[in-house]
Amino acid sequence: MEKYDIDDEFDPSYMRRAIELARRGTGSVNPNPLVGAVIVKDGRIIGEGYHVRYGELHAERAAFASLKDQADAEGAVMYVTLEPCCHFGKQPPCVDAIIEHKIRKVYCGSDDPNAMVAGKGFKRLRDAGIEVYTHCLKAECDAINGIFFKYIVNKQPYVTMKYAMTMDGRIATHTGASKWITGEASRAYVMELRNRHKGIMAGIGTVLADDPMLTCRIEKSTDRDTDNVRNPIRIVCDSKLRIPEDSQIVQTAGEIETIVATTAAGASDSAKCERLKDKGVSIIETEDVDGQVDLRQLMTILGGKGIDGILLEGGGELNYSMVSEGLVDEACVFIAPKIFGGEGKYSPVSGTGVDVPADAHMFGLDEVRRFDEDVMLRYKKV
Ligand code: AOF
Ligand code: ZN
Repeated sequence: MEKYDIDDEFDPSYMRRAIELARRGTGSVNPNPLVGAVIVKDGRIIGEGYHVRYGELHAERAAFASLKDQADAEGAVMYVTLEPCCHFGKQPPCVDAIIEHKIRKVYCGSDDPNAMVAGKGFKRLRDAGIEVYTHCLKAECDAINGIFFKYIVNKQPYVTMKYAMTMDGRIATHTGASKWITGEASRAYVMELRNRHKGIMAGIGTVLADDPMLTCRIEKSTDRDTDNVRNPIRIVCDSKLRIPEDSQIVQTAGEIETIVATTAAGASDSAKCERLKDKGVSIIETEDVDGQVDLRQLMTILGGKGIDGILLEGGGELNYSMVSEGLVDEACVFIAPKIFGGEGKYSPVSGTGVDVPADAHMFGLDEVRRFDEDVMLRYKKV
């Protein structure tokens, strides 16, 4: 067993199990965090649970509910991926359940930055005489809740920019053809990303060029509750309201939530606005910034609607605007082992660009992952 400073009883495999359970809530707990909990006694798991759906039981109470006999928890150890809550929200405080069940020790992964909790959960447990270890496998626990950590503090969506390119940095051939750049495994992971983010955003250029659906298509699998798979809310940035009424997105707006963000120039076509609304499209009008949607204002409005995370699927113009406004928190860059060549069009991030390397928008490399012959590089804002 790996050695930890925590104490000799700590077994990371139980925390990893709790993380695995937490992930099962992906797609249905937003804007709450993904949380998993495991109860261990005499060297074996006697109970486990996770936060399944927004508004429902928290992980700790789900773990207690799974016990054969509630009295079994007495003297047991709990592994939980996030600081247990101590406030009344949609659910009662988890610390009360932990204290009532006479848990002896709690190993915890992430701190909860929610001002209602933020250290007070740990204090309540310690005041009740429970031994508490914090920051156990913290990096692994933190990694699943980037969206929650940002949103709970400033109510702005966490934005992940995703694009797929060739070895020579192209997102299409010189004719504009782009299906497909990456392989199946990469594309399956993109569906996971779509499931993880409550919103998905694209520019009008992409809608006009590709007529995409921007839906989440995931096969049934054993490690997830399939009813957790849902489509993200589609958000199209369209300052002049050019979106075609016969586009797939507009045609399906009655079934899949769809927002078109525009400016006064777009909204002035009130007849088109009405027809789009009749088809189920919500229209958000923002200030006009150099003829474009005010992206900062848009993020605040979307955050106010409970959209805690957005997957940004460009194209190049919108990607650049988002990056240069400092609104991109993470980038998932897929690189396929092929070269398209051609003139310098079809770049994943275009716009004006910076003048000198020293002005570059900087990110930190967070993960390198292989999907068959493709690689994915995950970068986070520094
Ligand atoms: C936990 N375990 O499984 C979750 C926690 O409205 P509520 O009652 O669902 O509370 C939501 C808040 O509780 C959320 O913002 C976060 O701080 C915490 N979530 N806490 O101990 C859980 N989901
Ligand atoms: Zn709780």
